[in-house]
Amino acid sequence: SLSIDLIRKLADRHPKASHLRFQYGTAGFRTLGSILDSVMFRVGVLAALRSKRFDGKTIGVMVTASHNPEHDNGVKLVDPRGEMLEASWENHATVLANAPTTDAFIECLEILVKNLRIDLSKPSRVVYGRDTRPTGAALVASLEDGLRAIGAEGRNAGITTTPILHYLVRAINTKGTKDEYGEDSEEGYMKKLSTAFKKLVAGKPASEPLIVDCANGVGTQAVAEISQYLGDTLQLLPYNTAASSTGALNNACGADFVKTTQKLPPSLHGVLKPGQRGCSFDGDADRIIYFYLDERGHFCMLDGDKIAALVAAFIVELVKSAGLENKIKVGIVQTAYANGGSTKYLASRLPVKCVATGVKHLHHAAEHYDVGVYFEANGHGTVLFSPDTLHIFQTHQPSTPAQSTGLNHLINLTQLINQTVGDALSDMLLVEVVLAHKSYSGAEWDSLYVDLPNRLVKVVVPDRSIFKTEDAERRLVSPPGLQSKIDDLRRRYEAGRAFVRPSGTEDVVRVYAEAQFRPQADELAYRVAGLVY
Ligand code: NG1
Ligand code: ZN
Repeated sequence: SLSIDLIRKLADRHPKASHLRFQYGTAGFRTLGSILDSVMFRVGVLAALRSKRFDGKTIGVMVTASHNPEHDNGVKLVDPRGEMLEASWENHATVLANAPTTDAFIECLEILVKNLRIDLSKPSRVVYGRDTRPTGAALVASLEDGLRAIGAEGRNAGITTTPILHYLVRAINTKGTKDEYGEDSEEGYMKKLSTAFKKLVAGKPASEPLIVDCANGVGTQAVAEISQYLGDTLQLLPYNTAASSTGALNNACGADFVKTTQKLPPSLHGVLKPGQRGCSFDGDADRIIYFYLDERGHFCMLDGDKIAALVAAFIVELVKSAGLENKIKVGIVQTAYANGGSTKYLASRLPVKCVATGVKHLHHAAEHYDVGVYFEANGHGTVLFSPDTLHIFQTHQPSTPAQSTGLNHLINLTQLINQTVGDALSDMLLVEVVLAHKSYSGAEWDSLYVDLPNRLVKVVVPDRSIFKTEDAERRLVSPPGLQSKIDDLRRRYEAGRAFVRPSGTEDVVRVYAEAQFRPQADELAYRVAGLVY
């Protein structure tokens, strides 16, 4: 049974402030780092119980607020296969986090244990890590108290990237099985990715050095480590590496800055030369955006949609060259924020599905394809290979040397790609493989299709809960009448598209608009925002 005295003693050290209300949202719990102490303790307890629920399989906990400002922090749970927490437990997390007192918390726990039929005699194992935020260390200590309260075995993965933590969870839980994912250490991760990368680029001329904007975050250390393993197969030039300087994290740099401002980080002015490629990670290294300067020195961005197009086309070619085009179908998953140019390009070649914002929606939809390529426009994404597809790769007998080469490349891609979650490091290597194979420059990659000019604006409203959507968040059903006004506006613009949805991570409503020409996209966005306001 639960050791109530121990739980009470430890819970009393992490009391919930009465005026706060927490919500496990699309990005877990996320708010000011200074107010998360009680949440961390309770998440520790919940993670420990979830592990028992899975017969002692390891559950992951990642302490990060990703691309948010440095003073924010957050926490997410990772399920045994390295995936995001199952939706029903998001509610349990929210309920536990909001219990007003220690007694109420213990009562909630007892109800949970009973309703979910958790066998408390089972072992409990949790692996946890954090990004470089200054509030991280204290929050991890609170989390550890939560694990102690349930008697869970904790493994501290230290300061690491979100995708490495996901990798570790999957690697630990598949150790010694036929689905072994890799060695369960950061070193194992680096070895797995770099080995696959080297095989994939063997014989190709080395590409130009790549500038990597590390967002002054945890990507800094991951980039330094992978460089050791890559040797001279790919030269990385890291920038924005001040991971321990106060105030630097995500500040005027990183993937979110580049995507939302559609600008080069000021720190790279004069560094990035015309024709050269660069990329930006976000604060926890699960998102990546590429860019280059054209010959006139203009900044050009290659976002998640461009990555999806590049990667999907490459995989389709390999499947064909391996002689598997009748057995394996590649599909794409996007959200409403995908550029209309990308959707048009992709949908004329492959099945494309649009789902609601949030990685878990994309991930689950991608699981329905043999090979599912999913990317959010903001640079979070990966590629999933179904179990049947992996089996075909293992058993297919190629009948020509070309088929054999194609098949080997596909197998190496399954090793290079972090299939648990979007991963800036793995996605970067994937992009570099494709560019090396196609001998593409940034401009050639960019010319696959033309992005429609677009604008994303935030609108602060008194109550964002009145905004309800349908059709993968592309249309409003409430407030009544608003959607038809948006439609009336949108029709007046060439290639006009606009939609409104409440943010799942901030207290704002987001307005997105695109049109054939820049001034029209901006005008449409501001006029729709005017309707919402
Ligand atoms: P919200 O705040 O619900 O729009 C944002 C991003 C998502 C996703 C989540 C989780 C945009 C427009 N939205 O969601 O794509 O990444 O954060 O971090 O970029
Ligand atoms: Zn992130």
